[in-house]
Amino acid sequence: MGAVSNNQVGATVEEFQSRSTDLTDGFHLLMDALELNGITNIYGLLGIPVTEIGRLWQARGNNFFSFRNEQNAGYAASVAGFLTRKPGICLTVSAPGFLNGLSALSNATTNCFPMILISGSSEREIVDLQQGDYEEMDQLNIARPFCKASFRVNRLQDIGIAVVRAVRTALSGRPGGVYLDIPARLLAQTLPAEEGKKSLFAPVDPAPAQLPSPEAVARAVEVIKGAKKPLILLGKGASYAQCDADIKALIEETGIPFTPMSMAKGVVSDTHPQCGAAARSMVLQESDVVILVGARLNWLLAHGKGKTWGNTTKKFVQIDIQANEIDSNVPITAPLVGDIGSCVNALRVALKGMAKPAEWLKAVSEKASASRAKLAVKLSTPTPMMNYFNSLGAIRDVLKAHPDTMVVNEGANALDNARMIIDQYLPRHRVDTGTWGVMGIGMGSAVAAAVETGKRVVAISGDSAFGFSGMEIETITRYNLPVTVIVMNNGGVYRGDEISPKHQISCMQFNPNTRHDLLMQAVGGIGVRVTTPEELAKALETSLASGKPTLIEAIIDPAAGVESGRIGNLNVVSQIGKNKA
Ligand code: ADP
Ligand code: TZD
Ligand code: MG
Repeated sequence: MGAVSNNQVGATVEEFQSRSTDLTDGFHLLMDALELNGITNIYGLLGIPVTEIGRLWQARGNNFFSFRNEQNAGYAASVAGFLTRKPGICLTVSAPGFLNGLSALSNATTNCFPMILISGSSEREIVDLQQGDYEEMDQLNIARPFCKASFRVNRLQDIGIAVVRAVRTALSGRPGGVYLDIPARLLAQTLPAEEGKKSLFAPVDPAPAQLPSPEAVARAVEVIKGAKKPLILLGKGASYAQCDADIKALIEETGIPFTPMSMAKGVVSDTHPQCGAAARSMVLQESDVVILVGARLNWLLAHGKGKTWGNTTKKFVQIDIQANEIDSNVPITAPLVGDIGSCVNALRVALKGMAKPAEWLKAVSEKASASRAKLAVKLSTPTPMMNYFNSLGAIRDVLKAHPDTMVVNEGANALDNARMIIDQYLPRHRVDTGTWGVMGIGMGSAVAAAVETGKRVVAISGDSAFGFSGMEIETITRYNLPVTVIVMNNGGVYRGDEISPKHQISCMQFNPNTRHDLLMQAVGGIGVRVTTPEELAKALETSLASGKPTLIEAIIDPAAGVESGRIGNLNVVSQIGKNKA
């Protein structure tokens, strides 16, 4: 017998090779389908059964970013989705890899970011009878409550339609996460290449415009025109929608002050004369009509009720693509259900020539200027050890000269103060802990921000927050990404000076001598330790100029932070007595 192929008993190698050029398999069909949908970057972590996808994907000239933990790859994918309006792709192995990726998929769905988690899975007949396969898990069903849809492909001919269905589901309406389950066996199956090719297609208009009804527009216009103290509140839906010029035009044409939620900072610059962010309490409390643009009235907005809102009844106009978001917390006087671009433009047309609320805007800008002046004093006041104000003030001043820097931000005090202090000048230049306030988004987000935009990234993380994804500094150096990580090291969660009653190591403390800068050096990056605002500014300047992966360890006074940052009101404390066991 001549040379025999392993797969094709009886066929010669030559016969097999000629035949195989006419064949395709699950690996190739999946990659073809992703490419057809405009995907070039995959974030993931490889192993059985998906390893080959990474190699083949790179061989095609596409990018595969290998992470050290799937959760971080998942966060990267979700941020890629937020920044690009294309679903970010995260690829993982079965059960444990899938579960690590699932927390990021769930976070993507919560934040309305389009993402697709693709995981290899074990053999159905073994999984379904719970006979103990390698990494056995019923991933399809487990994923279901954590995302918009959970799909499995069982036949090669369905790969094309499955990918299109995943893309359309992730992007259309309110964006979110989709799980795509790929059984290992499917990947190696073959099909005539021609038949495979015919099964693939690209979706037409996967995120269609959704126009508000004329009645809804007329209702909203009446409410807005009747307002004495209107406010435009921008949420991260407004960032995602990529209609920045229209939003800016609406704000300027109507003369209404605006305030952004954290990831909407920069949709219109924080330094715009109509920005009321520095007068946030005032504008929320005193406004009589609030126009919500892609912002939910969830915990971040005190559910639209209570003293945050001045305990008064206000009228809300709400622009959202998700119809049942309306009335979720308080009655909405004028719902505008549609995509933000279409709704904002409809309002612009209908509000043309509207009388501007000049007096109200003047009051808001006076209050905002006063607050900014007050803050400026704190930012420039030296202290024996750096606190959150003078350290972040130094960062703010450097970034002012580099307005197109992408900012990633996590932590408690490190988050809340940075959000308040650091101005954003451009849309979609800030990524943070989002709707859940989740720690650990830092390094994955930094990788995606660098990869997807090609810009410099500064990731400001509390020392606790950094620890969740810290090993990805190796990923950052491996791909030589222009990322500067600033670890705000106060030696603990919220504070580093807590004393435990029984002289144990406090449950809120970390080793204050940890040298994150040396960790960065160990993985081939630049690591610098700074103790003053001047040193911090200089180190940041140098790293931005070099574009090299850098970690700046900023030593912060362990006593500078406050419990739970600025959301201490949400904390629950024992009524029995502090530290009484
Ligand atoms: P923030 O946390 O900044 O307040 P949220 O995540 O709570 O923002 O709200 C974002 C809202 O934006 C969601 O309710 C989502 O449905 C909506 N949204 C996202 N994209 C669009 C879009 N293109 N058009 C209209 N609404 C959108
Ligand atoms: N785990 C996850 C995934 N997300 C969380 N938000 C938390 C735990 C709880 N948590 C916060 O809400 S903030 C925080 C934790 C652990 C860390 C705060 O410490 P830090 O920042 O060092 O990052 P500061 O500057 O010391 O406040
Ligand atoms: Mg800390």
